[in-house]
This record gives sequence, C-alpha cells and structure tokens, in this order.
Amino acid sequence: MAHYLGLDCSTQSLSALVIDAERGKIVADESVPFAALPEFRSPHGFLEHPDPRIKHADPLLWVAALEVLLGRLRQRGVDLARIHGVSGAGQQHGSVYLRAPLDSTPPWRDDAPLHEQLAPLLSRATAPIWLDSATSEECHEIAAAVGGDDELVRVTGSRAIERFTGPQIRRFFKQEPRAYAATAEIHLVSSFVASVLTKTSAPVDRGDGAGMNLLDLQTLDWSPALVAVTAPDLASRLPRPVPCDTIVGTVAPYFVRRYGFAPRTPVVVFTGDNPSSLVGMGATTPGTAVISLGTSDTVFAAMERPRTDPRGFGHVFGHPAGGFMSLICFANGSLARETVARRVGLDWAGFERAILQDTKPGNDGALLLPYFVPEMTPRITAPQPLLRGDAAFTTWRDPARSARAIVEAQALVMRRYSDWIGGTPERLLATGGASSNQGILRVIADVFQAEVHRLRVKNASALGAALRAAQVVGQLDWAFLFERFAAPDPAVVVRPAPETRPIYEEMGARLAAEIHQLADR
Ligand code: XUL
Repeated sequence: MAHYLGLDCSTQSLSALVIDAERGKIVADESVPFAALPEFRSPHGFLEHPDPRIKHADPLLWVAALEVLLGRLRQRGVDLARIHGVSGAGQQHGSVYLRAPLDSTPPWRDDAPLHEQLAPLLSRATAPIWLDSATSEECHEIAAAVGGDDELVRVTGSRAIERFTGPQIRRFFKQEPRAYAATAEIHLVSSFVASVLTKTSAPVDRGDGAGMNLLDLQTLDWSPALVAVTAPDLASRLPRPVPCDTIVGTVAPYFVRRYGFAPRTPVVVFTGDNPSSLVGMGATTPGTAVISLGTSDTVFAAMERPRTDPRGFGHVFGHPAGGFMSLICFANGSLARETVARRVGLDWAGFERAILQDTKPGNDGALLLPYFVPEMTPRITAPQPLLRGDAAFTTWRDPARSARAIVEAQALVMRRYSDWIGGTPERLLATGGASSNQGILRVIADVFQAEVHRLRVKNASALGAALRAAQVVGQLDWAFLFERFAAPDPAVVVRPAPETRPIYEEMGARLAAEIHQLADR
C-alpha cells in the first residue's frame, strides 16, 4: 500500500504525518517541539531579542529538527521506503538567505549533522519569521514607491505588511547591504525545507508566495514593479513561483542513506501552513471557515474570486486545490493563552474546566484585551494586556475568569476582523493544538453563533501536505481523500447557545471601543 508523508515546519515544532491513502489510515503522527533542541535557544521557535518587534529564528534549527523527526519515525518502525511521495508546509512569510543554491554544494557527508554542513551556506545567520514587526518603515517605502497601499492590495491582495517577506528583504538589504550582495537565493520557510529535502533549489508555491507582497495575483508571477522597488537585483534571487501540483525533485541521497527513503521518492512543492490546513480540513467550498488555533490564530476560507479586506488587515493567498483563499491572522494566539494560564497557575485541563464549569458567558463583565506580543490585527505595536472588571480580575487573582477572558476576547476579535470574508459562516472547522479544548470551542460557537466541528486529526497542516502528496503523486482525487481523512469528528459538534447572542454583541461593542483607544491608526 502506498504511503505518503506530510511535513509541517510550524513556529514551535516540526511535525510529520504518514498516511495510507487508499485505506484512509494515519500510519504515523510525530512531532518535534523546538524546545526539545535547547542548543538553538528557541523554546518558542525564535531567538530572544531586546527589541520586541524583532523575531528571528535560526534556520539550522529546522534542519536539525528534520533529522530528529526522521530519526524518530524510523525508531517507531515507520518504513520510509514505503513512502511514495512527500510534501510539506511551513510557517508563512519567514525568509532564509543562502550564498549558493543547495544543488551547487558538494555531496553531503554522513559523518557530520546536516545543519553543521549547511551553516556556511547561510548569507544571513537568522531568518525573520512571521512574528517580526520591525519593518514599518520599509512597508511605507514600498507602498509609496508603487503608488500607495490600494495599489498593493490590487496587485498582491494585501497592503504592505510588516511580516511579509518583501518588506523583510528590503530591511535586510538596507541594514546589511554586503550580506544582501552575497545572497544568491532567498527562500520561504516552505521552499527552504523542500530545498534541503531534495538538495536542490526548490521553487515557491504560488499560494505561499502570495504572502510576500511580491506576487501578482493576476499573472501568478512576481510583479516586476514590486520586485524592482523592494531591493536591487531581487528577481535573480527569488525562486520561481509554481502551481501547487508541481513535483520539485526527489528526496536527496543523504536522506535515502540515513533514513531509508526509497531512491528517487518524489517531492511535491511545499506550501504555507495556512493553505495546507485548508486542504487538510477539506474546507474547499465557500460557507465553511476554518479557525486554526496555533501559535498564531488564523481564520480563513476558500473563495472563488479574490475579495479584499476594507480594513486592510486581511490577505488573499492561493488555494492549493484551486482558486483563492482569504485569511486573517492574529499574533496573540497560543502565546497569549499560555501566558494567561501560566500567570494564574492553570494547567490545560484546569483552563478547560474554568471555561466550561466555573464561569459563564459574558464573564460577569470582565474584559481583557489580549495583547501580549505586538499584534498585526489590529495593529498594536506597544502591546499591553488591558483588564477591565473588578479588583480580583484586574489583579490576576481570579484564575477562572482570566481563562475565560482571554478566550472570549480572542473569539470576539476573530469574529470582528473576519467579517469581510463573507458574513457569518454557516459552519466553522477548528484545528490546531488548542482545538482540543472544549471550552474554547464552546466560546467560539457562541461568539460566532455558528456550529463548530473538529477534525479527527489535530495537525491539519501536516495532513494537508500528506494529502497533496497523495493527490499529485498517487493521482488520487480530492473527494476521495477528503472523504477518508477530512470528515469532521461526529462526536465533536458544538452548537451555539442562542441566548448568548446579545451577551456577545454587547461585549463585542465594548471590546471594539477599547481596541479603538489602543490600536495604532
Ligand atoms: C499567516 C501567518 C501565520 C503563519 C504561522 O499570515 O502569518 O499564520 O503562517 O502560522
């Protein structure tokens, strides 16, 4: 039976899912949290920096984690020789800077870890990731040079966005012109990991490429005007944007020798974690929106024609099963939930109980503005959680209400800022680590007044990657794959309680007024 491997290089971990596509079975589900590689000093997936706007990761961490992950799959008895195809996903927008294409380097040796062999190839030691918000100046410069943000939205589906790759590349060129000059190739996280796996210069998937402020959504190629204003000679440094069903190479001999892949195992272009999750959730029809609760919280949905966010926070990306997807991203996702849980001393089970049993919708008037790290939706550069309510709550002495408060606030902002995607969706599909928390699903159902479903598989992004490998290499059709893997868990359907509607309407209005005071305009 043919097996397919899906990889997901997300913010805080690298995961693998192996599927038996014909039988509809998950053969293996492994994950390596980056906290398990302490030598890279990135327990949350990025390096500490005194400036809270700067969030960079060490790309060699991802290479080291890949080796640990493949080693673990083998230890667990997964026969990688049975894998017929591989694809993957990466956190979006992050960029890796190489002195030379990987295929131009001598064969990799077996006597040293791969990340050590790759270290000299980096022209920039770190990779800015999606949490980075240090490029406001570059965003202004790029927008001004092409005639304003409206023009950028028209061409790329997004205005100039701090975390997007184009402004990040421009900042690098301005701050380190010599290192920029020494850069031969700039990869997204997705195309970097695919390049490592194939030891080639892997192209960029158009879906993920749309998150760079560089791709023209009409031509689905790099926009010459944007490339020109972002940095000199950028065109020669960007991998080709390709359709999502492109086979980009085969697993490199190094991985065949070390981990037992069959020689010439095909690798399908890697995409972004959000486009990959859309496929992994089987959410390919409008009317269904996905809420992904990970390091970032995202709300996204398939759409036939690009529609843009009038507030300017949303994005249009390519959709791996065809067409487009809309997306809105919140930086204060699990990092904010974890901060609250830690601060009030609740474990995950206690956090769930607090919402389901110990508190009620509306939280007796307690309101928390959920901003612990700089936020992109809305734009908040000087984050500071703000608490409104009685003394026990505002001094963090009320663990149960604190837990409900962060979740209610997050659901309310998700609803408010995703309204442009197409009204209230009929059905929500939840994924990501926090979707296992019933309390969170209950609050989301009530705030959106929509049914919430959950997949049996937690990591929709890795599943999406495995499904894409099966679809392209195994020539299996989407309906066949969705039926087997993406059917929601019938045991988990959370229906909204209609009596909570006015409570959340009132609370949403109060929250919006508070945010208005705080957000940069
Ligand atoms: C989407 C975004 C994040 C990253 C990390 O625009 O920035 O969701 O993809 O998951």
